[in-house]
Amino acid sequence: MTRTATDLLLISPHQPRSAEILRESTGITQPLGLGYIAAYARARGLSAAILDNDIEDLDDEAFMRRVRAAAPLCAGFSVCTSSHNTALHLARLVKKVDPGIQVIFGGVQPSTLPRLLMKETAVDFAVQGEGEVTAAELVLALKAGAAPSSVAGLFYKKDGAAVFTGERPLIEDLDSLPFPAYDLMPMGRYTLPASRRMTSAPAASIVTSRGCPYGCYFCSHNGIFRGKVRFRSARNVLDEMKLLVRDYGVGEFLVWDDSFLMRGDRALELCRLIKEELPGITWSCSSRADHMTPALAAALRAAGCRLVLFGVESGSEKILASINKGTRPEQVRAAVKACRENGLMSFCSFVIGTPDETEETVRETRRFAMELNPDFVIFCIFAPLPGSHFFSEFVKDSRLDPDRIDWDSYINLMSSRPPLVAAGNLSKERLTQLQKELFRAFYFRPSYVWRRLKLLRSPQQFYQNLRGLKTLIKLQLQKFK
Ligand code: B12
Ligand code: SF4
Repeated sequence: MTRTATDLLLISPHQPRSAEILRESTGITQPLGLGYIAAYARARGLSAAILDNDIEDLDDEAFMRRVRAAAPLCAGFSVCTSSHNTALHLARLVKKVDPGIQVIFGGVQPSTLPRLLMKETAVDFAVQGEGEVTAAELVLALKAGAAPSSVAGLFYKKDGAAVFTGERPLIEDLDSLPFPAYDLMPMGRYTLPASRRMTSAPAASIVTSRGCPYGCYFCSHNGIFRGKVRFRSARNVLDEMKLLVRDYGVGEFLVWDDSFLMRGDRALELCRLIKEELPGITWSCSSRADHMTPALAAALRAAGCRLVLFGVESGSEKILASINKGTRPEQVRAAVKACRENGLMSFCSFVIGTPDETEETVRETRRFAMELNPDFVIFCIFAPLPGSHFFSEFVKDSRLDPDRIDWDSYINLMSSRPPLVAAGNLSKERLTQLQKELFRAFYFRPSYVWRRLKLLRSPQQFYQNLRGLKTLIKLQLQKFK
């Protein structure tokens, strides 16, 4: 095969079929990681393309036709735990098109379980952590016929064994990165999660910082960005927002940072800039509850932010300590109150089924969710994510064998698969039952329904609420295959 077209074809695998309902509720947002890698590769003189199969949902034949047409030197896949199987399937199809195409895996799964993926014949390289510089240097090396051993931050194969080239330092100055290559994405086709969508304007995702210094035992976050947090400057973030508004008509943003409010001074500065230079846009963000203050809530609302998501996890102090969350219920109360008093909606995310969970601690969570009474809640069932403290513990105790895990089970919210583990004192069946009860107890209260009805201002909001209701009903009726 003659390769003339693309140096690097970047592929976002589709979600497993067990996650069809999840797709409806989470929407499909821009694959920012791939966007950054493509933009950086181009800045280094390489050609790049993105195939978002989550959006395109191509069948095998159509997928292979697209790969054949792109004739890439390398195919790079973004792989998280739940897309492990679908990514491998697509990688095998790439090799069927041309065994000479070099397959590179990057993202959370290869970063945390590189040796497992390197056992696969369809995978040539597993990139660990932040991918921009490693991917570009690898493709440049392959183009030049140089050995991959000269490129830090990856695993490659030598005599059948996986060899690590050594840790790549984190990118210190995030402002030095080009903005994601939005021009390579089907921008008109992305949608935000139903519960985060507040307008009918075109919407975009954005990430303004990388890394988190906390160590919650269920979280796999530090598998990629390690514990060190780096922040983009407020001006750099505003410039990206302006580009999205100007070139793609974006009117609503979702800020995906782990805790956007971690550095209050930077958040205030961005709010000031948005108010002055981008009035009229709507956005939402996530934060740890202990980072929220009344002053920040007021600034966010004045700058068009309408909703803040908090990872609350549990209403039980005992569980919060056992998962190393580092926040206390009174901090959550204060954060939700600050939102309410400043006209911001709050969204609280809970997890049930962590190792010390009991019927009583779930009841505490239920009472706490009702007491907080935020605008939205979500109750997830715990799954030990590769890269998290709990995953390592489970593997150490032989409660999980990475060679035998059903990776599709990691999408446990509204999936047709049962929970992956019964970690605490509750069975998988009981956890599923409790999850349904919690959703029902919160959302089907007459006072809650009345509150939502009172807030209806437009047909768009009416349809959004209807979609939410449809998802809740589907969840209640969900049966495992
Ligand atoms: C946005 C997001 C989503 C979006 C997906 C958007 C999308 N199209 O990418 C939605 C809402 C759909 C989602 C869903 C889920 N998510 Co999510 N999500 C995130 C979030 C908040 C931001 C991702 C992001 O854009 N980061 C910024 C970019 C720059 O970083 P990045 O994507 O990691 O990419 C860098 C590197 O990973 C690497 N890289 C990535 N791809 C590639 C490819 C190549 C070839 C190379 C070389 C390198 C490379 O280089 C990139 C640039 O440095 C992260 C948390 C976080 N802060 O990252 C969680 C996170 C990725 N999600 C997580 C989870 C658990 C889920 C769900 C399973 C939740 C659930 N229970 O259902 C589902 C699974 C969805 C699925 N597709 O399978 C976990 C991942 C755990 C894991 N081990 O896989 C994370 C880390 C959250 C956490 N703290 O635990 N998610
Ligand atoms: S759950 Fe949030 S605060 Fe805790 S380690 Fe993960 S990203 Fe950080």
